[in-house]
Amino acid sequence: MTDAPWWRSAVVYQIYPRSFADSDGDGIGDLRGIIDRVDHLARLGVDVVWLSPIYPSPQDDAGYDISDYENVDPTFGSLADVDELIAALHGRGIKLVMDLVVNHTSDEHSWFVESRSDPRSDKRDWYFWRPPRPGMEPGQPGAEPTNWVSFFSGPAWEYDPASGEYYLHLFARKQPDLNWENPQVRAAVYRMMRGWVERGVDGFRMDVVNFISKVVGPDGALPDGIVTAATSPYGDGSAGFICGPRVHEFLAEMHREVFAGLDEAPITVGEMPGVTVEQAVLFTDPARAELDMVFQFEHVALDQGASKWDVRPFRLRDLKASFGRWQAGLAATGWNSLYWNNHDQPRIVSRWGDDGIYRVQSATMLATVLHLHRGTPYVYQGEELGMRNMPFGSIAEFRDIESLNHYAVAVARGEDPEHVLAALRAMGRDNARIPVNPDYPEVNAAVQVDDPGSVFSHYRRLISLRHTEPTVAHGDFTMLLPDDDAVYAFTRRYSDERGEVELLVLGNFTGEKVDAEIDGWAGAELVLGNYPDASGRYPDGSGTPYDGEAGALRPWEARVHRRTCPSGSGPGLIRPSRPGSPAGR
Ligand code: TEU
Repeated sequence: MTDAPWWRSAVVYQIYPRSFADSDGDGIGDLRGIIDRVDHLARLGVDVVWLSPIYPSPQDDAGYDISDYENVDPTFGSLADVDELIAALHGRGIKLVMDLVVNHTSDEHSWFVESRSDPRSDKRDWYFWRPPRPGMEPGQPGAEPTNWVSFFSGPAWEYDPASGEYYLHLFARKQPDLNWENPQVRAAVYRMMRGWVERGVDGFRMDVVNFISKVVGPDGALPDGIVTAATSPYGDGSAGFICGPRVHEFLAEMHREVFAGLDEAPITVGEMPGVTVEQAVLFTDPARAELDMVFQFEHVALDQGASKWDVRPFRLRDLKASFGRWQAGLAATGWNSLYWNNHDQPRIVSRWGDDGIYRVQSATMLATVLHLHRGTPYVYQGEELGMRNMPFGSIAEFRDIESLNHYAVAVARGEDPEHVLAALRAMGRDNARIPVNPDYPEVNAAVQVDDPGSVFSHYRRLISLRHTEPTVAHGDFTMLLPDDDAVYAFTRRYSDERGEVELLVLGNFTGEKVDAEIDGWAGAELVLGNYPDASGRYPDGSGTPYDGEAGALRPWEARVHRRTCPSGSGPGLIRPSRPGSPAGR
C-alpha cells in the first residue's frame, strides 16, 4: 500500500502549551519549554505535534477564545519562537499541526469589536446579530432570538444594549460565533490559514468545525431546539448547527483555497461533536477532498447520561460496540482518528483503568488496545507517562469555565454541592490541564525514559510497531468477543510480500486473571506485551521473569500476537473458545 497517505502510519502528540513545560519559571508553559523538550518527542517516536492554541487571547476559555489569529500570545512567546519550534521539529522529522478555532473568535478580536461597535459596519454580518424574540422585553429571560443553551451553561445569546440586538455564542459569551454564510469571513479565514502554511505549518486540527454552518431560514431566523431535562429551561439547538446544510461545501472550499496543490500533503483533522459514522465517511472520503479524519465523540460519552456531568458506569461491551461500528463504517472509505485523551477529557488511566496498584499495567493495556485499531492515534501530553486525574479538593481549585459555570448553575438550582463536585472530579477538563499533579515524584518523564518497564517505554514500542509492521496501519479489522465484559479482543489482517499477516490483540480490562484462549493462536509469536513475556523478557530484551500462564491474561494485561501464512494457505477460521462468546468471523 505504497500510495497510502503518510499520516495513516503516523502517531500525533498533542501539546497543551499552558501546562507542558515552563522555561521561564512564571508557572505557565511556553514555546521555549517545548523547544527544549523536542528530544523527548523524538525519543517517543511521534510523527506529528498538534499544538493547542498559542494565539493572543483573553484566556476566557483557555486560549480557545482567540483575539488575533496571526500572532502569538506573549505568555507563550513570539512568532520567532514558532519559527524555531518548526525548525527544531522538522529537523527531527516531526511535523507541526496548529489548532484552528474559527467557529468563533474572542469578543476582543478586532473583527468583533468593529462588528459590535456599529450596526452599519461591514463587519456586522461577520457574526450572528439578531433582534429579540417578537413581543418580548429585550434583555429579559426568554427574549433571546432562539432558546439554545450554550455549551458552558446559560443561553447561547448575549444581549447588547447599545444596539438592542443579541449575538450568538455556542460557547462562552466571550466567544461569538462567526457567520460563515458571509464569503468575506471565509476568505479572511483561508488567507490566515495560508499564512501559517507558508510559515511551515503542516496541517490543522479544526475546533468544532462541524458547527460552522448554521440552519438559517430565508428571513435569517435560526430554529428553536427541543427542551430536554438536561437543557431546561433552554432548548438543545444542535439540530440547528451540527453538520449544517453547507458544512461540506465550506470544507471543500477551504481545501481548494488552502491545501490544493501543496508540495507535501498536509494533515487535517476536524473536531466534530455529534458527527455520525455516515457523515464521517463523507467528511473523510479522499475523493471529496474535505478532511483527512475527524474526532468523533461517541466513545467518550459512554460513561455519561443526559449530560457529561451525569456520570454512569463504564461497560466494556458498549465500547466494543461503538469502536466496532466506527471501524466497520470507515473500513472501505475514509479514516478514523483514535484517542482516549485530550485537553477536554479526564485522564484515561483514572477513567477506565486502575490508577492505583495497576497504574502502569492498565495505562499500557489501554494504550495497546487503542493504538492497534485502524486509524491515526493521538497521544495527549502525559498520557505516555500514565498520568492520573488531579485529586481536586474544593471548587476553588478549578479554573475551567465549563466546570465553574456548571457548578454555579447546578448549585443555584438546588443540587448537592458535593454531588456536583464529584462529577467535576470525574469529568472536569482541568484534570488534564492544571500544571502539576502532587504525584509528580512518582509519575514523571525523568524516571520513565530509561526504564524499559515504564509507560513511556511501552508507548515507544507501540509507536515503533506502527512504523515497522504495516498490518497496524493498513490491515483490516475484525472485532472478537463482542459480548465479553472483561476482555477486548480483535484481529488485524494484511497481505504483503510475506503472505497473509494477522495480528491478534487482547486486552484485559479487569484487575483479575481471566481466561482468554482464542483458537488457532496457541504458540503464536508475541510481538508486544505489557508484561515481560514467558521467557521473562520484554520484546526489547529487557525485563524480569514472570511465570505467565498460556491462555490466560494477567490483571490489565495486553498482548499482541502475530501469525503469518505464506500466500495461498490462509490462516483459517478463528473461533473464540470463551464460553458464550460468538465467533467474530
Ligand atoms: O471543544 C468542543 C466541545 O464540544 C467539547 O469537547 C467541549 O470542550 C466541552 O467539553 C463540552 O462539554 C472544543 C475545544 O476542544 C474546547 O477546549 C473548547 O472549549 C471548545 O471547542 C470551544 O472552542
